[in-house]
Amino acid sequence: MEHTQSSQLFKQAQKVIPGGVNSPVRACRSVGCDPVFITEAKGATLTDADGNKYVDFVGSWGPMIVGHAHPEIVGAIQKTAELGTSFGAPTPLEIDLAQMVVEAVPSIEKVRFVNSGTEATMSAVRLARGYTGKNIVVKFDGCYHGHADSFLVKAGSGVITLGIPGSPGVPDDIVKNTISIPYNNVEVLEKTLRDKQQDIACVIVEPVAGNMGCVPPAAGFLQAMRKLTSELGIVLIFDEVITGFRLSYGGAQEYYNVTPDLTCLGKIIGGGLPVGAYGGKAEIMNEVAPDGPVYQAGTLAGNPLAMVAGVATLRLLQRPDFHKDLESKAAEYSERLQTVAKKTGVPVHLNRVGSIMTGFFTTVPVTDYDSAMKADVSRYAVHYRQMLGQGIYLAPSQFEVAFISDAQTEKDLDKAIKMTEWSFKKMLEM
Ligand code: KE4
Repeated sequence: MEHTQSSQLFKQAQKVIPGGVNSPVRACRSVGCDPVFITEAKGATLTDADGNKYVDFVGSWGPMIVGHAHPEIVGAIQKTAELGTSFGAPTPLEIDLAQMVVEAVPSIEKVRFVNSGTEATMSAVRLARGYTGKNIVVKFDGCYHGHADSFLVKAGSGVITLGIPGSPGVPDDIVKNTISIPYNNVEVLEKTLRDKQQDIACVIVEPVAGNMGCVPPAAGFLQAMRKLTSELGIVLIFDEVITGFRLSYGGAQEYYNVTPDLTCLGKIIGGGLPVGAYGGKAEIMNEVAPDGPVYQAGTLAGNPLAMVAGVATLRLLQRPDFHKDLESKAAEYSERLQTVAKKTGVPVHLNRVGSIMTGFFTTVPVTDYDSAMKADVSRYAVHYRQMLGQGIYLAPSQFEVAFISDAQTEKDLDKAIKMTEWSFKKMLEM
C-alpha cells in the first residue's frame, strides 16, 4: 500500500499541530508507524489520502455504530445547517434529543448537553462535589474519563498507550483529591470507601472498561459498588461515553441492571458530531446552574447540528432487535477470531462485551490494569501494521477496543478474519 500523500500530510501537520494530530493516540506512536490521513468514509469503509480503502473497526472510537455517512444522519445535518449552525440560544432540537435520552435511560431524569465526553465527566464530578460538599473522587486504574485534571491519575487510553505516568501540569493539589484503585477488586473498593467515606464525593467508573482494552466487570463488582455507595452516601457516576446506547439502548446500566446516580454520555449520542452529556436524578441535576449553584456552561452546548445528528442516530438504534443483532454479529466474529488464534497457536486472550472487544496478546486472563499491562504491545504493533497493510483498520493501541458496527458486512468480517490468520502466521515466522 502506498502512503505517499499521508506521509506528506503528516509532515505538514507536524509543523502546525503538536505531534501532527489533534488527539495523541491517533499519532500511532505505540504501533511504530505514521498515521494514514482519512479523507472520506462510507458505511464501514475508510478511504485514505492515497486512495487506500480499509474495513473500519475503530468507528471514530465508538460514535459510528451505524457506520459512516449514514444518509439519515447526513440528511438531517444538511437540512438543519441550511437553517443556521449555531444560535447560542435554546432550540427545540435540544429538547428532542434530551427527551430521547431521558426515555432511553430511566435513571436520567434530567440531562445537560456539553461538547465532549471529557466535559461530561468533568461536569458530573464537579456536580457530585457540589452536591455532597466533599472533594475526593475515586476512579479505577486503567479507566479513562477524558483529560480533565482530576482524571489523569493512572488513566487509560492514550495515557497508558504512551506510557505517561499521569500528566505534567496537573497540580499535586488536584491529584491528592483523586484516589485510583484496582478495577474488579471489591475488597479494596470497600476498604477505600469505608475508610474515607466522610471525604469521598463520588466513585466514577466505566461499567465496562474500554480504555485498558476491553475489561468486563467481574460478577457482582458493579452491584457491590452500587450497594456500598448507596449505604455510604457517595454519588455513583457511570461513565457510559463508550457503553451508552452501545451495549443496549439503555446502555450498560440496562445491560447489567445497575442504576447509577449520574451517567455520562458521548460518542454515539452525537452521531459523529461533538456531543457529551451528563444526567441523572433531578434532585442532583437541579443543583446545576442556573437552577442551582454548580456552574457549567458551553458556547456550543446543544448545538443544532449535533442535536439532529444524535436524534437521527438514536432513531436508527430503535430498529427492532438492533442491539440483539449487533451482539450476535460481534459474538460470532469474536469466536472466529479465537478459532484463528487457537489454529495458529498465537496466544491471545479475547475480552468481549456486546459489540466491543479486545484481543490481548497474552496468555493470562485480563481482568484489570495490571493484567492488561502484561500484554505484548510490540506483538500488537506488528499485528496492527500488518493488518493496516491489508486494508484492516484497527485501533492503534493494544489498550483500546475494536467496535463492531451495523455497517460491517459479512464480506468485511470474512476479510478481517482471513487477514488475521495471515498476520498471525506471519508473526510466528518472525
Ligand atoms: P472525549 O473527551 O474524548 O469526547 O471523551 C473522553 C472519554 C470519556 N470516557 C470514556 C469512557 C472514553 O472512552 C473517553 C474517550 N475515549 C477515547 C478512546 N478510548 C477517545 C480517543 C481519543 O482520545 O482520541
